[in-house]
Amino acid sequence: MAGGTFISVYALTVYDNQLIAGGDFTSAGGISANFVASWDGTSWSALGKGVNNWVFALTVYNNQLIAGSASANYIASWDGSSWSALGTGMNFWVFALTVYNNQLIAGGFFTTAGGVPANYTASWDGSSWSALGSGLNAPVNALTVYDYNLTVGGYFTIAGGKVSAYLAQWTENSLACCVGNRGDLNGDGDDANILDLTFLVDRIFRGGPPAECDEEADLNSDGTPANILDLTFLVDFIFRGGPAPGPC
Ligand SMILES: [Ca+2]
Ligand SMILES: [Ca+2]
Ligand SMILES: [Ca+2]
Repeated sequence: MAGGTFISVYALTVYDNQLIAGGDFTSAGGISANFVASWDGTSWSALGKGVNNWVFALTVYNNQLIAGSASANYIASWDGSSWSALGTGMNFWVFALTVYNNQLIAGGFFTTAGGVPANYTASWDGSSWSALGSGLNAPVNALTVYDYNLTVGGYFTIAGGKVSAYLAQWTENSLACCVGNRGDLNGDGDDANILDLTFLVDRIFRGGPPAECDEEADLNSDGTPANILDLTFLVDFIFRGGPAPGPC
């Protein structure tokens, strides 16, 4: 990655087989790139005109690159050719992003998302923003998913109205859903058959609906539901005598 002329990089992710960097820079590898740039293994490129202020967080959701920023509306998505807003965005910085239960989760210094009150965390379902309960009492710096729980780190001492210093977890009821073994993606009660395979192919390649239960959709038990590794696992099981999906 010679020739980078970064000031600081705050966030990295992989999108469309390229390494994406976000930060407070306005050039990368000698080319002009406003706060976000991509590396294809050989050279740096800009992502259109970029965004108009520092990028603190990056993730991928619904085949789009999501950037959390200090720019207008504080969050934007890149589909490979152009940038779009996510609703009306936030009222202040987005510092952390992750994907949980098929929703994009944002954390930061904001107190509204899409115009509704949301205390330092919010979820985006592809069309609108929602608060995560009563949220936190101070800003969020970090988000990840661990053991099917959304895990939040930040400056807060109260989470969801309860004392919880600097670290908290959020669980959605729909995750307490797996029955017996994994594999019932379409929710008809039968695990890992051809209908579930069709459902997963639809989800991954054709924008079909998510499985109601993430744990059922995590066929290879690696903590991430309904991705290409789960598809490989299911194809292996159904057509090649591979191992069956494990217990919930
Ligand atoms: Ca099951
Ligand atoms: Ca099924
Ligand atoms: Ca998985």
